[in-house]
Amino acid sequence: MKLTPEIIAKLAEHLEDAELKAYDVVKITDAHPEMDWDDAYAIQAEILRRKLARGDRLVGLKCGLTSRAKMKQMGVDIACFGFLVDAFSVMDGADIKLDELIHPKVEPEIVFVLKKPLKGPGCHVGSVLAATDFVMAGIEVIDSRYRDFKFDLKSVVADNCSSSRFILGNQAVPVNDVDLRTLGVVMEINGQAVSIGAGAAVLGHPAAAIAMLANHLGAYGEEIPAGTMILSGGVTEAVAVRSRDFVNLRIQALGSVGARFI
Ligand code: 0L1
Ligand code: MG
Repeated sequence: MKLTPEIIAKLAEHLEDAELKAYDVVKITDAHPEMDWDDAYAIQAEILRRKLARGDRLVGLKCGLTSRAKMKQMGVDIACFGFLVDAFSVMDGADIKLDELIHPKVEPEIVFVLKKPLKGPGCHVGSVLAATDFVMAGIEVIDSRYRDFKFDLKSVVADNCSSSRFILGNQAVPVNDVDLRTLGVVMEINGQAVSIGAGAAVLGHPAAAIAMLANHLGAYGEEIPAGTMILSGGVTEAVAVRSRDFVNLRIQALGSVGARFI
């Protein structure tokens, strides 16, 4: 690690303030070019620690940048991982207040819920499927704290991978009942299809993203506990939303989920 605990704590406060007060900042590597991957994940962990100390609850994990479309959109070539707390959760069909956000974008996600713990290294699609209880449709609202979504990947990791809000569908489908690679995905805004894809867009199989997360955590000696809900990553590129937009996502066999931005 290259940053001191004091700088890590200061950067976590800086990024979390931007999130909670909805203003943008420049990427933190501008002032700290020496920051390494462990520093970036330590800043993210410090943001989680601050939230838990304030009474938020950890409710899930997320994989980001797991599809070619997303990697191309953001000009990066590796995935990232973040956390989800209850304050990010929005009920299906509910309103999302735009004045609490900076420049939100929405993306379609296949969501996993585990029935058994997963611990890397060595996790693969098969181990993930064996550990999965059910899958669901979900919309992730990302809202990078960085001006104009201009960042490098270490800055993004520190910023909890742009996590902001998520909406889960209400159909829980046993993972063995579906072929996640071939599920069709259609995201609409105000009735117009804005992105279309299939599950295989996420690393060839969305379970591969969960395996990657388990292997990433395994390198830190951590496991994903049974019962964890995990977003496997945007199937398509993310789409910006504006006031009064109603976003609806349909995933074949997993049902639909939506929210309105006000
Ligand atoms: O969930 C995601 O794929 C977000 C990754 C972070 C980069 C971004 O803000 O697009
Ligand atoms: Mg996402």
